[in-house]
Amino acid sequence: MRQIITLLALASAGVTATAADGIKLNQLGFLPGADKVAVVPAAAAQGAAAAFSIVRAGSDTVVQSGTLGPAVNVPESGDTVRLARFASLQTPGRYQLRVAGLPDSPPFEISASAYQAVNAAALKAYYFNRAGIALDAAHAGIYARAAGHPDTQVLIHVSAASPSRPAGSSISSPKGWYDAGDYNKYIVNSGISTYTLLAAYEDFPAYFQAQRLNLPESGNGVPDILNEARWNLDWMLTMQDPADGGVYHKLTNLRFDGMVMPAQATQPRYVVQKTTAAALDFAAVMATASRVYAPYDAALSTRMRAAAQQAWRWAQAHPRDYYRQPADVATGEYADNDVSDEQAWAAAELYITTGDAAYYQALHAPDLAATVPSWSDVRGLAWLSLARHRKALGAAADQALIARRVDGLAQQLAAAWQQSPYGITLQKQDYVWGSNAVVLNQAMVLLHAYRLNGKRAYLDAAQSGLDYVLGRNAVELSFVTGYGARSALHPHHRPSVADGIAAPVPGWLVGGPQPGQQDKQDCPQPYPSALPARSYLDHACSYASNEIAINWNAPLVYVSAGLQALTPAAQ
Ligand SMILES: [Ca+2]
Ligand SMILES: [Ca+2]
Repeated sequence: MRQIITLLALASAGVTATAADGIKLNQLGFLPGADKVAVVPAAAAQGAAAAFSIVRAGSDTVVQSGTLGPAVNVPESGDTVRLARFASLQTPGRYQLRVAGLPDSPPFEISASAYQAVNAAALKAYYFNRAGIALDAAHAGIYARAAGHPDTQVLIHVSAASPSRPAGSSISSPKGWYDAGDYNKYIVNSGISTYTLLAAYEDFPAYFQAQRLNLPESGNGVPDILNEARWNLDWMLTMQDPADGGVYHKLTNLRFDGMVMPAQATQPRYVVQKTTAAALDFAAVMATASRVYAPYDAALSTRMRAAAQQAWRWAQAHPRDYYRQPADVATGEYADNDVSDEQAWAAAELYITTGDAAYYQALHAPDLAATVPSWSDVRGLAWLSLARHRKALGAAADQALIARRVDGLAQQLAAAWQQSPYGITLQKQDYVWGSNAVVLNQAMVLLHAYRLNGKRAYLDAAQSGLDYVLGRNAVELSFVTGYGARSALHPHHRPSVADGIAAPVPGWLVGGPQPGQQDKQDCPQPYPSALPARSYLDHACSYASNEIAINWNAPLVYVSAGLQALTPAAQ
């Protein structure tokens, strides 16, 4: 009975949400030369020739008009929509899209710097999540706060004990980023997050060399994206046991902190269990960092390369040390019982950095699929790195295979994009925990393929991923805090909850819609809908749809910079 009532409540809430639907588009806007698409609810735009127009914002001055595409039903969001396409509008300005019978769209810009601010904010968000440092007003503005989690005396958990570091002894493991809405630090999730920032720099160096983030390190001669990544890399280096090269899986409390500021969270901290996944992710990131930082700090580069190789050797000797959450630990697990992808990724990065063909052999490239990256499936990262560095690879590398894998995955994504009623790459099964990062990782793959072969459809499909998270979605919301006319306001993020400031810490991508609703028993209000694309709750309770995380922001950084760097100028 209770279940039936719940389902009825959700169904009626879903109807209400559908009835209120308006025009959905990227609320920040577009680069002049970009593809431009909006989603229009079909019910309000009757007739095969239903028209739309673009007006100057706040006026009736029509600058362009067009005809909506066919009406298509969308099972995952329960609506019927038509697309408005206006790529030919390239004149910079501030506009709204108008369809008779509907409120005008939110205003949006066409601008040559459309994504520079959101890109900088998405990177600055990492600074706001730094552990072990006070954020001062000069760099953090109203989000200044006291330091938390110095992590200079971290206990060795019994699961991590070794002869030279017995249980209860302590190590110093400062700095790093808080992983997400909580205050713990996890090597596995740091792996893909830090790598993706370094990959953005490797692919778009000129863009990032020109960027200023107002960090404490700004002006030191190192690009700010690398200054920010360094904060986490310094921590990661401390997570390797110098005695054997193994890497601790995480640095954590035994239990999650309350919804308090970092300085008020003072539970004892532990490093927990060395794992194969942690060692391999660490090896991949340090191998990448070794080549990225070489021009700026040769000694650091050498140290990172040695650390990567040491972790690799440990992992080869411990191929199946999977994470098992100890009974007294209740924080995030990042457990993964398939480390074949981590092995391949580490091998690829070590091959690129060292040129040693033995690492390429360890990839087993002919058997390695290309998939959209996630923290637990990093095969795709191996292919993306090989593609990036293909011109410098030795004879061992199969150039044709590298191109085929990256292009093959992009073809699949572009096919889904072409079939999609919303014109996006997300499909019904992609509405998983962190779906907003799924769509952006899809866009990242597409940008790599576009760099490889210049197929315009890949660039346009990548654009749709950024459009989706910035407002072209069923809930008509920008999922990036502080950006867009209507954006997420209540992320599951301890500082945003506890800082006494109404606006959330800016620049964070929230997890996004997914129908699991694993947090509904912890939330004081129901989700507005059970439909996959609408199963999103903008409430701080909602860790399953509204948390923030370092691995989700990283592809936002990559894609927003990539579109700025790669989109051709207007015709
Ligand atoms: Ca894995
Ligand atoms: Ca707040």
